[in-house]
Amino acid sequence: MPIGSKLSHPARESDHGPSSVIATSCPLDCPDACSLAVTVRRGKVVNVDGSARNPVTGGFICAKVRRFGDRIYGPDRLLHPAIRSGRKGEGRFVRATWDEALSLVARKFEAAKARWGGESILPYSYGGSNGLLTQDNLDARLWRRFGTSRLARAVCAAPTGAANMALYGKMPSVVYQDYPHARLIVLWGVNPSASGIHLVPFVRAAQKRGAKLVVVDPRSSPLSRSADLHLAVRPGSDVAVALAVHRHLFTSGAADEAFLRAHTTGADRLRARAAPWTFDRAAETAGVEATAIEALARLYEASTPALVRCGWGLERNRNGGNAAMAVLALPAVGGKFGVRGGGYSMSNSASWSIERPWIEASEPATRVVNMNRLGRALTEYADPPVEVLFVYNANPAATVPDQRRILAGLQRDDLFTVVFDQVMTDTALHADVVLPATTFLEGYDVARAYGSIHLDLARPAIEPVGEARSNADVFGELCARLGVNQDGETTGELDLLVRVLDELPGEIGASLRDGALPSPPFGTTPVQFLDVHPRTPDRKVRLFPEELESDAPMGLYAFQPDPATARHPLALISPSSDRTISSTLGELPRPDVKLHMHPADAAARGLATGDLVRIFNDLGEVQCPVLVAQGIRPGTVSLPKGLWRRSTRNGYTGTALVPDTLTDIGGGACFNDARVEVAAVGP
Ligand SMILES: Nc1nc2c(c(=O)[nH]1)N[C@H]1C(S)=C(S)[C@@H](COP(=O)(O)OP(=O)(O)OC[C@H]3O[C@@H](n4cnc5c(=O)[nH]c(N)nc54)[C@H](O)[C@@H]3O)O[C@H]1N2
Ligand SMILES: Nc1nc2c(c(=O)[nH]1)N[C@H]1C(S)=C(S)[C@@H](COP(=O)(O)OP(=O)(O)OC[C@H]3O[C@@H](n4cnc5c(=O)[nH]c(N)nc54)[C@H](O)[C@@H]3O)O[C@H]1N2
Ligand code: SF4
Ligand SMILES: [Mo]
Repeated sequence: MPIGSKLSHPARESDHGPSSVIATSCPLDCPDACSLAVTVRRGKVVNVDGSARNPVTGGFICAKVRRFGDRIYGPDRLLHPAIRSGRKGEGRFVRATWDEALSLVARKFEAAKARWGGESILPYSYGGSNGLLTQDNLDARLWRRFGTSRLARAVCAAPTGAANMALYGKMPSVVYQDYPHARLIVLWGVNPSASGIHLVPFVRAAQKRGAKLVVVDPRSSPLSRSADLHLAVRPGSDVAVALAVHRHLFTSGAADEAFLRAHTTGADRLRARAAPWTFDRAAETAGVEATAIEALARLYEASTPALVRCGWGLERNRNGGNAAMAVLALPAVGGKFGVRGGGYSMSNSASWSIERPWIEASEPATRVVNMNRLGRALTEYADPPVEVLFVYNANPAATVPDQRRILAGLQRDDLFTVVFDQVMTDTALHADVVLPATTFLEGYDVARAYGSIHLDLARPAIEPVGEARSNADVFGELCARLGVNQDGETTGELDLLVRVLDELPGEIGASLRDGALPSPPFGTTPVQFLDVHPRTPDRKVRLFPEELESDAPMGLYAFQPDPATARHPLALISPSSDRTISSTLGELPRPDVKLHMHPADAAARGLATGDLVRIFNDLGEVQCPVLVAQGIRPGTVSLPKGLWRRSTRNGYTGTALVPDTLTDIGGGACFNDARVEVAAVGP
């Protein structure tokens, strides 16, 4: 048993030495950014729990972070720098000092730049910690000044972000606290019971006050089971359903023509795109009853305040950008703004308008690599090839489309890979140099919620474990070693913290210093079109943002047909689970991971719960047991997102079956466009 699992149950410990409770916050890639109470005894974390300091947290947190101690002290934790001694992927390393490791990294950077140019270096990062210190800070300084390739960070939120930007300029959106004011809540492609648990009590409170609930999701969930209407749509068909609702609003006279005239542009073009989408046609496309779509349209028309929560589940397919646009356009056409609890709810990560003055605005015009094409970048790019890969805040061997191609790239003998992480991830196993990172309980950060609108300071509860160092320290030192610092520039974590607190706009830094939760100028619970307005150039909702048309292969609000084939008829989706955050914490032991399949699909294949199956297509194969149960629509199967290679029987995970095609808008990942067949693994 890892020591951590004992430590997380302090009541069972015989030693009740003096302990202290540290107030901090959670900067992981989760919308909730909880306030935490961390109990430390003899310098070790013995308990992680929620605090009531932040009312949205309300004193409870997820089971994942409650067992974070298992990760900090677990057997997979990286404790010191190391240099590869075995084959790539084998996991044999020899211990090195920080000086040895960083001088090797710096030498490889210089050599790659001298031979191929800075673009032969690819920095790769995403969601590890989303705080203002751990991402887009000294790391960005290094990449920009050294002139490396640039990374299009599009694995998540690219289509929804592009849609929200184009229509509304990312206007701040309805926060959790205002859900109880809604009379109708539509949860569209989002599963808060796993992916943002602090929303659930607010939805329940609304239901208690009589609000109707609609869920649009191919699977059921605790919330869909209590919903008034559940549309278990075929993955990737949301644009058709949303356009059918628009068509109804326009043709029934329920569209708010006065609002459309005063506050929007492009309504006529949207109306024309919606015109072909009768309830019957949308129903056939989405594989649901026409009466169910009509019921949604009528409920939406009749309810005020009506709130649409647009999630990320609907964006991860070829139609994701258009789906997000069609869903986000609903409150404009329906006239649902201007009341508390009405409007839309999407990511609030941009709501603070933090310009990050601590990184230079100018970026060199170097090559842009879309992170969803990492496998191709490593195996196909030539001019120049990727010679050095520097991975931090990410685990692409587990989380990015086309796993087999990525692993092939990581195996390249002539690729120099650095992985800077907290644990020995599937990606780190392929590194030439492994650098140990602190967790958020070992350093400072500024956590930013994207469900509600709050910022909070994360502060160390314990000393760094082993020789782990923070992103700020390591990127600061690399900046110095590679000679890109200017005189007197900040390099270490504390200097950087002070600078960030000083340079955050208004009173934000002062509040954070005082341990308070700062508030943006428009307050923490803004009403759309009263307290906040579209941040588009003319402050109007742009219902037909022409500039996206060149990006969208079939045009705006277009529907591209399902990629299923006779050989690979089943849609494989891979949503958030309650065990991991993306692949973070995926190293911990977990019960057998199963493929969820509807009984009708199982019967057609002669499968029963517990059977070991192969899930396959032309890209790869995953082997694991099957769970045959209701709760997913026929024709769709589901694996958890963020599995590690150790969680399946053959060392491949859901991403091995995901094509590296890109979404219609935003260059996003098409995780849920994987189409597969499933069969029993012979006796
Ligand atoms: N516990 C936990 N929490 C997390 C995360 C995690 O991994 N674990 N990840 C965090 C991150 S990085 C993100 S981006 C968010 C994501 O959080 P969510 O927005 O909830 O996104 P997903 O979990 O991808 O999928 C949500 C739901 O969409 C459904 N779905 C799949 N395809 C479609 C479709 O085509 N249309 C519709 N209507 N529904 C579809 C899935 O069945 C799933 O129930 O959660 C964050 N929070
Ligand atoms: N099959 C499938 N896969 C998916 C998705 C899906 O829907 N289906 N969705 C995707 C989504 S929504 C997202 S956001 C991506 C996320 O994918 P990734 O960005 O790869 O996120 P994680 O898997 O959480 O990996 C983050 C890593 O950063 C490390 N880390 C955390 N904090 C720090 C730090 O301060 N410093 C350093 N150096 N490292 C740190 C963690 O230990 C962890 O290993 O995954 C995507 N993968
Ligand atoms: S992962 Fe989300 S729910 Fe869990 S503690 Fe962090 S912010 Fe809260
Ligand atoms: Mo994400």
